[in-house]
Amino acid sequence: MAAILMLAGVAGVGASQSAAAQELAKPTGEVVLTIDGAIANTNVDGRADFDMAMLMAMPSARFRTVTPWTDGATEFEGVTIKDLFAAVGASGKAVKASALNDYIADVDLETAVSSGAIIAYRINGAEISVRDKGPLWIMFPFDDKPQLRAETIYSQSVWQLRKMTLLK
Ligand SMILES: Nc1nc2c(c(=O)[nH]1)N[C@H]1C(S)=C(S)[C@@H](COP(=O)(O)O)O[C@H]1N2
Ligand SMILES: [Mo]
Repeated sequence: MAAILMLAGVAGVGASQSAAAQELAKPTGEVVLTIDGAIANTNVDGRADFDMAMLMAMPSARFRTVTPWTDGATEFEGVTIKDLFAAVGASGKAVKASALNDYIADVDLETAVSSGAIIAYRINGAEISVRDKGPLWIMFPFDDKPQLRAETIYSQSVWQLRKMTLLK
C-alpha cells in the first residue's frame, strides 16, 4: 500500500509538470543542490544541478514550527519537495538524501510529498549559513502534523543538504 501511494503521488506530480514541458535552466552560480537518479528533466550530464537563485525562483512555501534543533517557534521558507520533484520529473520510489557532512538518510517519498515538507533556504527570513545547518535543510511542518514528531522523521530532516538521488 505504501509503495502504491508513493508511486501515485510522485507519478502524478511528474505528469502535471511534464505537460508544461518545463526545461530546467542551467545554474550560473555555485551549485548547492544536485538531484539525480530516476528523473526526466536534467540540465547537465544526466543530473539536475541547482544554484540558490534557481531554487528561490520556484514557488516558495513557509511554515512556523518548533523543532528539536531551534529555539522556539521558527519560520522556515523554501521550495516544497513536491514542487522540486515535479520540476525534475521525478519518478522514483525512494530517495536518498546526503549532506555536506556526509550524513545520508533515506527519505520517505510519500510522507515528504504529502506532508508539505520543504527544502528550506531561509530561517526567520534570513538565509542559512553552513554553520547554522544551511544552506539547505529538509524541514517538515511538525507543528501542523504532530505525527511527524518521530525519530524516523527527525532522521530525515537532513541539514546541510547537498544531494538527493531518486531510486527506482
Ligand atoms: N546533515 C545532517 N543532518 C542530520 C543529521 C546529521 O548528522 N547530519 N542527523 C539526523 C538525525 S539521525 C537526527 S535524529 C537529527 C539529529 O538531531 P540532533 O543531533 O540535534 O539530535 O537530525 C538529522 N539530520
Ligand atoms: Mo536520529
